[in-house]
Amino acid sequence: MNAPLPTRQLREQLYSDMAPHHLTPLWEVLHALVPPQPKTPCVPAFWKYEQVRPYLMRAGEVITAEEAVRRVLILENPQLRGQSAVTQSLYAGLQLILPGEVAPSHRHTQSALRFIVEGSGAYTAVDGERTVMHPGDFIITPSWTWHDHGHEADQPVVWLDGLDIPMVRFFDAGFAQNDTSRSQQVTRAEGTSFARYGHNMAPVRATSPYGRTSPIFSYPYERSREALEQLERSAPIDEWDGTKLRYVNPLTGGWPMPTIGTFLQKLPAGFGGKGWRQTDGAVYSVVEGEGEVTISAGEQEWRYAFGPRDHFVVPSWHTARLASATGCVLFSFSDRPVHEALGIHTEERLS
Ligand code: GTQ
Repeated sequence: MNAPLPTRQLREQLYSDMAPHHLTPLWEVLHALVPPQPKTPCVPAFWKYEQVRPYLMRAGEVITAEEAVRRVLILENPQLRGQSAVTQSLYAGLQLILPGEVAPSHRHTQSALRFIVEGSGAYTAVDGERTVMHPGDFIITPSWTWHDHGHEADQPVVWLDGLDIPMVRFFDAGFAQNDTSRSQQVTRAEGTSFARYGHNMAPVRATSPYGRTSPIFSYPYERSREALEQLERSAPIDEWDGTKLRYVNPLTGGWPMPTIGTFLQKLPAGFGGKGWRQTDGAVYSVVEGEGEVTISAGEQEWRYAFGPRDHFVVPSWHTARLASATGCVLFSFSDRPVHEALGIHTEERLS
């Protein structure tokens, strides 16, 4: 014989009696805890560069890079306001440095990528080497390496910062330190890391100088674009992605950063891509050309017409489609390396 089912009242009594002991019933939340499919609080969002830029330049008038330490406007997901997050796991921001400025040296366990959006001639220094920025370059600041940014040319320089800040916060694993000097000492000639690691060769007794992070400091746009250009002419175009490559750590063949995967893709003129969805939410930076992204989830649909320097986010398990009349080049980053490390990356390509 089964015992009679507890009534709602008996259950509520149980819940409130045990609450002071920090106990709560699973069965009331199980469905939400283990959803049938990913259910992100994030929404798609779009930042048109011509709308963002005036605010960045105003930031340049009201605070120096030195005073701000990093003069950045954070791209916040509209549903995660106040959390400095563009997705649940990733941070994105647009950083401005003006001629003559220095963003002082510090280090932190959070890993950073820089994707140059506007202007040339600023530099970032990591571990004694400087690299000068050009639009479209993808630059890495490995975890716990000293880094400062400076600018000795004559135009404002803006780049996209992508960091794993929310992920490191989730794991409560963040450490940070300020350097004793504003700018670190240069101890290696510019281009040293690229000469060592950027030509499908490596030092004979290469150890990985930054652990699981790529030893390539800057992946120049010129080289990445050239690869896409040639492939677009000579190889089949993927119906979902156009021509898309991922950046690699040359010592492992794996992702360039342990927490962030980065990609560059080229859509040919007249491209009308098929839809896909995947568990890793991604941030896009438009490099060249115009196009359109359509994002949908359930009944909702978002459609953004993009041009150079615009940014948008495609959250986890939202269906996205790309199209371009003119052809375009897109950079993107996501937390895919972590999904893969955990064995939970899922992708669906719709026909
Ligand atoms: O350049 O070191 O956008 O530490 C956020 C935190 C940039 C940086 C950001 C940072 C940096």
